[in-house]
Amino acid sequence: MVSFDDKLKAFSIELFKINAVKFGEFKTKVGLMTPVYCDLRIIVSYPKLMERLADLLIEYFGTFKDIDIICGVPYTALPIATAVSIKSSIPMVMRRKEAKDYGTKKLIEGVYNEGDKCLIIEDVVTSGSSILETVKDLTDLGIKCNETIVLLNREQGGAKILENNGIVMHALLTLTKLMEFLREDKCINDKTVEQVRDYIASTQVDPSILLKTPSEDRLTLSFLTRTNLAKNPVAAELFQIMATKQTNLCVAADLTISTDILNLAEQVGPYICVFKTHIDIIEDFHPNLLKPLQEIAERHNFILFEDRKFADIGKTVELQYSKGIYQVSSWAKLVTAHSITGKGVLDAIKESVGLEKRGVFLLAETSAAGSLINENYTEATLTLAEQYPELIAGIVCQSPLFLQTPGLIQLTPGVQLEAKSDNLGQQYNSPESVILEKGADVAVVGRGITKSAKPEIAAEKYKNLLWAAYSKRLQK
Ligand code: 5IU
Repeated sequence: MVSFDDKLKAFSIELFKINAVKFGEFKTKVGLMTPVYCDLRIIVSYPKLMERLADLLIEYFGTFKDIDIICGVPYTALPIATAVSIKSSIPMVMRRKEAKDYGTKKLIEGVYNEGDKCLIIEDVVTSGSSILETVKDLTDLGIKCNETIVLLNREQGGAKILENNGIVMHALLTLTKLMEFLREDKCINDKTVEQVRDYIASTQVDPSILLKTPSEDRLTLSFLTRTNLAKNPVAAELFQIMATKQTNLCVAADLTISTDILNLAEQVGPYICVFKTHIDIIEDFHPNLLKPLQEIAERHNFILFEDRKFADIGKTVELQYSKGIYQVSSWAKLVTAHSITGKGVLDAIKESVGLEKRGVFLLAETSAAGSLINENYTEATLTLAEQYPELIAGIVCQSPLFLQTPGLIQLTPGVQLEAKSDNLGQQYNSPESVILEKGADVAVVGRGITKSAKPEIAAEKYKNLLWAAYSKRLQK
């Protein structure tokens, strides 16, 4: 039986023979010299080779699970995706490149459902930017894109950039492997291999550049798009909830009687994405409260968030998080933590027993007048957060921080329409300014809702104002 590697080798040699990969001295589109040139568009003229490519791709991704649809990155990968679709019977969708110029034309053609898992097919990857453009249009429609399969990885940094954007790249060939095959078959010599290797090493794309472009700024991206960028699973779930329920309202359920908490959850449930508790202020607390609370959260599709602000040494945090009567780790998918004691707090939350999916909001700024937090502390908090990308769901703060990390969520408390402050140092912003000026993704409203005669009506009002501000922000 012919091994997969042998098939790949034979295919690589065919690519060389038809001049789809060339070695020598070539000028790129931007005028730089390159010792290797790939033009895979030419494969359309060799139907047998196209068929072999489709077979190789199918054999390679045969082990992937749950692919609902495939999509080729326009244009070169369109015919490749078509061949794969026909041979594998996996339906395909097609992305239009030019739709924006026509205004109302659909960006994605074909049949798909929200939540479908799409495998992206591409020919050659350098920086990965073409894949990201295609993924953006698909995710904006609720299609999930976490994997791409490509014919050739030029090994110039694209894999890292895609990974930073939540996409795993599988490649049939790397440039190194392709050259190895060609050298073995004497199509190219050692000197060429060396030259290309030096070229790859000296032309690495900086992984940060794609996040530095203005279009990747957190404030300009939709929550749905950011679902794919979140590294923490609860943050991803929260983005999804926000996008589907169209709400970025978190209610601060600072009530002291169990039944009041349950009633509030029921009343505001349809309008919120997060229900934030201070479980230790409940006078009649009994663990029996937790089950119905979780049931309401499930039914109304919101996330339970215990604002515990863990701050002790790691060992104590471990106990506070998972033991005692509150057993926070068993029901709160999200918790807050201070950065003051450093890594120990986060290691403790990460390692403790409890829900498998958990996320932490680190506190970088507060809404309290006279807070001792200064710029250095805020900066150091963000640096600490970077070290725990899978645990940190977001940051609690009062200004637009971490603009280039769109996978994190900014949660901002201190929001009310009626008052500017309370008598204990709380300072309030309006829903509009907290989203448009302060950079909040999720706004926390406590007494603005809980003290209202009809919390459900107040919640709906805040929800609408916050969502309108977010929509306005996207159009800027
Ligand atoms: N909270 C703040 N400010 C902060 C932090 C947390 O208000 O800087 I960190 C909490 C406290 C309370 C809720 O649970 O958010 C705000 O409630 P009111 O909207 O009732 O002020």
